[in-house]
Amino acid sequence: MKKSFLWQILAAFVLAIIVGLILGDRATYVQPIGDLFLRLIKFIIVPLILATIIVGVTNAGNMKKLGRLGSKTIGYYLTTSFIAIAIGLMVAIVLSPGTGIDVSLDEEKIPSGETQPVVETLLNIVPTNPIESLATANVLQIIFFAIFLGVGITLVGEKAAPVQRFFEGLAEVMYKLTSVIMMFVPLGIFGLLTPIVGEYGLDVLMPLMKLILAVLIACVLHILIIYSIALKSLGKMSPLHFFKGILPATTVAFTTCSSSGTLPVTMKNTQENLGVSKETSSFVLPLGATINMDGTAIYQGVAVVFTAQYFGVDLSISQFLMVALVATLASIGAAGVPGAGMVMLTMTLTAVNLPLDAIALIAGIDRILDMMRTATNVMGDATASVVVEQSEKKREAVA
Ligand code: DAS
Repeated sequence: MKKSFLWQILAAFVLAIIVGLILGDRATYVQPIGDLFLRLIKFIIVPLILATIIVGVTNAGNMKKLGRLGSKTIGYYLTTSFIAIAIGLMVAIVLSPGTGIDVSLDEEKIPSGETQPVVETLLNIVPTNPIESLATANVLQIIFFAIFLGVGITLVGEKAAPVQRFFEGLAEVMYKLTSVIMMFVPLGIFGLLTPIVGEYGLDVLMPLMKLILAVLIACVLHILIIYSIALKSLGKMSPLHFFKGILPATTVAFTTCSSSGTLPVTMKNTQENLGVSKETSSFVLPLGATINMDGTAIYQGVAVVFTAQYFGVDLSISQFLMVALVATLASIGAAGVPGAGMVMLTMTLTAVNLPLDAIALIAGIDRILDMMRTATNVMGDATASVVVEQSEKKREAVA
């Protein structure tokens, strides 16, 4: 990746902070630049996911390899999510973000978003009308549809070759469009970050600074320890090389708070900077953008401890274990869109009988927490693609 691009990203961050602090509330004037960038990356998500997963599945060539790719990917995701929650819980217990804060509850800020029961969430993955799934950008249903379409093409064989070639062409077109849109990343970062800096002055952030620090420290620990270990031992890659190569996607995730929205950039970075094949990245990354959210899992753990401390509730070991299980499901069920983790928090708090009112406290700064957890989510997905790629390469070398 060109050094100049990295400098452009850094300049966008610095400029956003300066202009945001100067303009304050008026910083919303640059919001349209951010919204335009967001729309640009969102408009390619649906065709990109559909085409790349179908190509990824058909390139796998056989069901056995597809099954192996799937089990490695999901096994890795569940393991890192569980570790992430444990780190979130431990950091929150040490930092005690919920004690000694003088923030009153703001009732109307409690999100009304109902979380679906887990069974319903899993059933909803199966689309009843794939065209509707595409039209409504229901990413999980599109993934399901694309995998089955890819399986169908593989099973039909030669007669379906024109269909496969169509999606291979569509995937290449979407990769090219992603390259074009990537040129606007620095402008997009500036347009998205400036209004956030203008809106969140210290008077909003200070009372809950311990909560922000707890999520930040837990995410950084998870990234520096768990991802570095996975990259070095399983991915055979220098963590430094990884963090540099995935920086554009990390910054887009941080400013957009959307794993799905960042997907085109994540795919481009892993393929061009980290040597992950299109076959692996087009399977592992779209799946990860919707079901693998280590940052969201961390956030669930920290927020539960924060809530228990704020209301003076002592959690038992079995409640901690329940949080770990439910938060894993919450991170799987959360969509890769802004604020999804906070909606899923209602499920996690309910599981341990903690009052949902605490969400009203968190809602005011959730965007700041979402930036950190989404950046962690995307880095987790990219780490998985490197680990799975290396595992497949090793297998082919032995075979
Ligand atoms: N913003 C979500 C994402 O895109 C994560 C979250 O809300 O927890 O990954």
